[in-house]
Amino acid sequence: MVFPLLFAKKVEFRFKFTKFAQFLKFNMSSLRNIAIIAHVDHGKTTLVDKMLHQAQLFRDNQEVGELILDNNDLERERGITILAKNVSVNWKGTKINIIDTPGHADFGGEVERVLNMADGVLLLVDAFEGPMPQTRFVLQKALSLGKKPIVVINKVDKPNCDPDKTHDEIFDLFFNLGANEDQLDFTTIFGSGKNGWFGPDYKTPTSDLTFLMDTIVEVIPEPHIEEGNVQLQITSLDYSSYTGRIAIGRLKRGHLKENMPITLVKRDGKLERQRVKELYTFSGLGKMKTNEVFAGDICAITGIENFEIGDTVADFENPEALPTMKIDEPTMSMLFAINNSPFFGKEGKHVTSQKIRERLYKETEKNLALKVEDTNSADQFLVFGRGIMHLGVLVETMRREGYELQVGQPRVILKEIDGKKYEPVEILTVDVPEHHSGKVIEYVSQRKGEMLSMLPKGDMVRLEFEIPSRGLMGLRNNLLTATQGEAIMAHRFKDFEPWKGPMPTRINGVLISKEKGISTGYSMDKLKDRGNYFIHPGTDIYTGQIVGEHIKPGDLVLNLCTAKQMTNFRAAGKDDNTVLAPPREFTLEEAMEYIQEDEYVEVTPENIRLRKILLDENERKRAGSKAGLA
Ligand SMILES: Nc1nc2c(ncn2[C@@H]2O[C@H](COP(=O)(O)OP(=O)(O)OP(=O)(O)O)[C@@H](O)[C@H]2O)c(=O)[nH]1
Ligand SMILES: [Mg+2]
Repeated sequence: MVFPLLFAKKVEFRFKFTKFAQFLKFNMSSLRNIAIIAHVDHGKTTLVDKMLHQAQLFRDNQEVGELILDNNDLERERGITILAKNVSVNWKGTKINIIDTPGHADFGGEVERVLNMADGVLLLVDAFEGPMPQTRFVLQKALSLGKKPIVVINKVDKPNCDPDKTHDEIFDLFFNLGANEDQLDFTTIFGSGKNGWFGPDYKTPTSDLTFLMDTIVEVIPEPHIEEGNVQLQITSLDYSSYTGRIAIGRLKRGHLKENMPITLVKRDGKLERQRVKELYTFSGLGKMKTNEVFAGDICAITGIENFEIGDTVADFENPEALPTMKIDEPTMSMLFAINNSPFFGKEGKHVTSQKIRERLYKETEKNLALKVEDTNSADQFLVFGRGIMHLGVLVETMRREGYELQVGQPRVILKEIDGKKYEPVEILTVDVPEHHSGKVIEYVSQRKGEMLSMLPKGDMVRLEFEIPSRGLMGLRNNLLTATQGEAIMAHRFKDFEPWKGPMPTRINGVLISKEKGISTGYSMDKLKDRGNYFIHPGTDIYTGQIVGEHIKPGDLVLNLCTAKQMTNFRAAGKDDNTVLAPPREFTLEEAMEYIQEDEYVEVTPENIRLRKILLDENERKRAGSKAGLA
């Protein structure tokens, strides 16, 4: 009786094996991994949302908001994507993993990293704006990593757009970036993400995204599977209050199972024996628990401790690491200090240096381009990032979590090469109506910008400059004022170049409060010809706080807290009919760009205040004369 049993086992095994092979084949050939890349605001997230809709992830009557993917508060408020996100749709039996990426230049490092998970990219370009600085940057990364591109000329619904011209410009861009023959032969799709259609021709709108989805399956190659044992590079992370940190990456080789022992190869080559707990693959907007993951798919793993982005999850016995990823160097630094203003601790929950330090170091675990250094003072930390917005988003997040802190003037990072000083330089484009172009050129030139080109763009002109990063600080605000809000500005880091010499700083001085107290309409009205206020009457202010901009160079200390002498009893409690211009209100990033070396931005959950570092007028004078002597 032994023989038939063995035979039966064998048959069962073969059956299982064939099933497994079929499953594997099915899984491989019906999988696509794509990243959506573009310049900021060219419509990536809107497109991904529509793809989710097209794949009918939402029941017809289900209420879903706009841009469900930009799901954190800051993303919603700013209308931009900050963190790359993974979603997945099923299209006619093919699973398409989609990675939405941020378009803002400060988060460019995020894009480069997540490209690791994709085999192809959808390069979105706004049909009106054409290729912009960040289009160039992300395309360059995708091409150099050998990703298969599909060009999507988006927003063809915009009036005055020129999809054909945009197409030609994109071709030139591919060519200039050294695309290979295959890449140059890219497929182009036209349409409007917002209006929910794409097709081969912009003149004849289709009714949905079928053409786009079909093209993805047809053009983007299926994942190439290498032979070998488990290899997965951790490219992103997620948190769950139940399971803690979750590692996300694409399984390059091998086969992962629940509860499987693995070796974690750290970026520095150290090996840690660990165990996978749970496994998830992406499904729609969420994750689906699974007991195994096959090579080619993107997955999330719980149970791995102490990992960093860039580490490799490898075979338990014979671990082989994947090459470490290059991480963008910071280009800017900013001092973070505990709040020591007279209003310390009034508005925040977390105010101590220990709390702030902990929070900053915790951030570096997931925010790769961010670095934190201790300083000589226990109350101050130096934080390095990729730009004003990168640092601003961190400060804003902390403030919303209840932190109170102060930040100093952001500084660009300089390098010394062959004994010479080098500074970061960027490519800047400004789109403005032609009659404003003179003013833009004047402002940019003052800040050591050199014009590279000037081309008509619809009824506007596009000016392109090369400018030191230093010169960009506060420039947006100046240009908006000079062009009645019409200038559209975009910039992107180019390289380090020899130091371009001193640059004019803020021309006007500031108005500084002499007193601690409540600002009165009476005194503000009396002194209103001295400058423009940053505060309303009735605001709590302190000595040394910056309350406005002086109309002239040089700072002016003034008292805004005097109440009107009550000569007439009936007038008591009334602040007369003073008419004051509304104060200038700063966003956090505007404030960061506005302050000078001897000033701080005080940030609390409730307020953003500008102040002198030295609050006392005499101390400032002494420090000033010392600096003058030096
Ligand atoms: N006219 C028009 N507007 C669109 C279209 N697609 C998106 N938009 C608008 O463009 C703006 C930016 O869209 P998003 O989808 O957030 O752009 P994004 O590329 O994800 O932006 P970032 O993540 O910040 O880089 C939004 O106001 C959209 O409503 C389109 O096809 N036509
Ligand atoms: Mg987006």
